[in-house]
This record gives sequence, C-alpha cells and structure tokens, in this order.
Amino acid sequence: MKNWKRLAAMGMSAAMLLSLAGCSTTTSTGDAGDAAAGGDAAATTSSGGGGDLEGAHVFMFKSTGNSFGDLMYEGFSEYLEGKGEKTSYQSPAETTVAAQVQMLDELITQKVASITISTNGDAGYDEVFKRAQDAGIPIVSVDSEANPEYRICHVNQAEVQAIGSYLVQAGVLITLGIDYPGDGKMEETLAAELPNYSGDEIKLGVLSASIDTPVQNSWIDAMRVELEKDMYAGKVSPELDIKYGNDDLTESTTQAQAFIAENSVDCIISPTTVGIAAAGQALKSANSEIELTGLGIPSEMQSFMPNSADENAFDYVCPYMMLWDVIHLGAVAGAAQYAAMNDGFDGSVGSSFEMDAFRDYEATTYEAYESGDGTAVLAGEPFIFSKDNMEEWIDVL
Ligand code: RAM
Repeated sequence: MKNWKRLAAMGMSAAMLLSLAGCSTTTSTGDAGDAAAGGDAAATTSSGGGGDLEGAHVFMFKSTGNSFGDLMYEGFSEYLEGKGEKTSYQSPAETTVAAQVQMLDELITQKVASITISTNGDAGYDEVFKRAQDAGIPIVSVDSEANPEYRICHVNQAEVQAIGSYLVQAGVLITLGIDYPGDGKMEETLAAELPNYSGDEIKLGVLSASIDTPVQNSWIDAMRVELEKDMYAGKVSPELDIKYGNDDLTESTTQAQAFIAENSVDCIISPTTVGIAAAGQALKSANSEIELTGLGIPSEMQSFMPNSADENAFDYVCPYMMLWDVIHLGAVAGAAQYAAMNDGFDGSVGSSFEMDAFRDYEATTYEAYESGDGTAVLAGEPFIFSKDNMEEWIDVL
C-alpha cells in the first residue's frame, strides 16, 4: 500500500479513536437546545456553551446516525479546537435536502462563524447559501459537493475516477473469485484474467445513497467510464443495476433484499458506508451467493469480511473493500475553513493553504484545482481493506 507508513502510523492513534466509538450516535439535532441531549460528543467536543452557536464553526453531515460523518467531525473539531476555535456538529435526522436547508436557515439566524457541509443533493440550496453568503458566513463542502457558486472550495476525499475504477475492478475480480491482488495490481490482474473468462456476462448491482446525492452519483458515473474499457467488452455488462437506500439502514436493507430476491446481479457494489453494512447483513442472513464490495468502515464490516490473513476471503460476503482516512478528511475541511477565514484562502484555482501537522500527518500545503464549475483540494486516496489489514483497521476506523 502506497501510504502504508502513514497507515501504520495511524494505527498508533487507535486508543484515541476507540474512544470515538462512543460518540458515533451522539450527533446533535440542530436545535441548539438539544445539543446536550444529543449526547456526549455534542456536549464535550463541540459548541460547549450550552447550545450557543454564535461564532461556532458548524459541521453539517448528510444526516445523523452515520459513523462516516461522526469520524469526519472528529477530525474537523480536533483541528479547529487546536486553533482555539469553537465547533459544533449539526446534522438533520433525515437524509434530505429539505431537512438540511431548514437547519442551515436556523444556523444562519444564530450567527454561526462558518458552515462546512456534505450535501444531500445538488439543487435546492441556492437561496439558503445566498443568505449565508450575504451574512458573511463562508461555506466549504466536503465529501458531497455544494454549488460552486456559493462555496469557497470543495474538499475531495480522493480522485473520483480512481474510486469509480477501483470499485468496478474489485467487483469484477471478486465475481471471478480472485483475492485482492495487491496495491496497484487490480487492473493488470483483470486484464490478464478476463480473456480466460467464458461464462455469462457479469452483472454488477449498485446499492447507493439517494438518487440525488452528488458524491455517489459522481462515483457511479466514474464506474460507467471504467466499464467502457475494452477488457470488459462482452465479459461484464456496461449496464449497472442501481438501487437507492437513501443512507438509511432500514431502506438500504430493503433494497439489498430486493437484489437477493431478484437474483440477477453477481456482485453488489455499495459506494456508501451505510449501504454496504446493510447489504453485508442482508446477504449474510440470506446466505446469498451474491458478492459484495464498496466503501465501508472496517469496524462496521468486520462480521462480513475476513479479519485475518489465514482466512479464506471468499468465506465472507465481502472479500475486500475500500475507503480513505475519514478523520483526516474532516481535519482538512477544518483547515480549509480556517484558512478561508484567517489566511486569505479564497479557493480560486492555484490558491493554497498550509494545514498544520495533524496527528501523524506532517504540515501540508493544499492547492485548489479546477473541479467541475468550481474548485477543490484533494485530501487523500482510497485505501483497500482486505484480510491482510482488517485486523488492525477495525481498531482504527
Ligand atoms: C456514506 C455517506 C458518505 C460517503 C460514504 C462513503 O457514509 O454516503 O457521503 O462518502 O458513505
């Protein structure tokens, strides 16, 4: 693994991160008065002052109850609080645009200092973002993009096409019964193996978040681009069978069960940590032959994946999967926001900011590049979790 040194170093933070487990479902609800009721995380690591959000740097995830958002907030708040800033975690209960817009409206009224957001859709925010802009509240998006017109910049977890390609390559390799071939080797292994495959055309399913979620849709587009490569022609269907679980455990489980009942795909690729965990449980309970891969959090996937190198990966519904360093991603978003407010970072192409050393990461300069109609900075790259490294990662993420 390219970043192995960094990953091993991250392992040293395990104790710190373990304590995070207790924070994973303790997001506050946006009603400032509810902040304490939201649980320990909200009370101890965020706004502190009894729900007074004035001057707080708000981190808004797609919805509550998602460890991916909790882990990002951990990094965001740790970085900004290290700078003496006040932070608060405010996400709606429902994974919808309307729920986020309503909460954003309240936050602007409460005079928060900044908003860092992972959006549920690419339309419907303009009016509220304009209000934020008029009030001098800067917006940075992370994970799932906000309209370029209103954001300083987006913080991209890893290159979109790399994620889409890896997801398809893993799904096809797993369908062919091939164990993780090692970093940088998935494509060449497929190129060598696919010509020998003479079975039925392989069909891939996708269990996504919502039909409108910008980030999942960008990965799905990237999967389609990957499937256009010559090596897949006649071997893997270019059509993806896509279902949407709305990043809700119950809805994702229902959609996974629909895949099982239809039995028409060979492998489900779930580019959402909620979807992959729901599918893992559904496939395992049904003893289904459909395989699984996607983007998952190791601790949430441990019952559906091999946990040690001596196991047979194919005894499990998900032989291998990927993600990135979610805590660091949140910290980079915090650093971008801090730089926008204090160091003149304006997010224009070529503008940059320096992020202080964070945990095991050295101080790093991030430079904004053109991304769609706006700009982004790149925080990292995808990591593959397999039987060779799951054991150590379960304690980290
Ligand atoms: C889910 C969310 C998030 C996504 C991750 C991979 O937790 O949908 O936005 O990036 O999965």
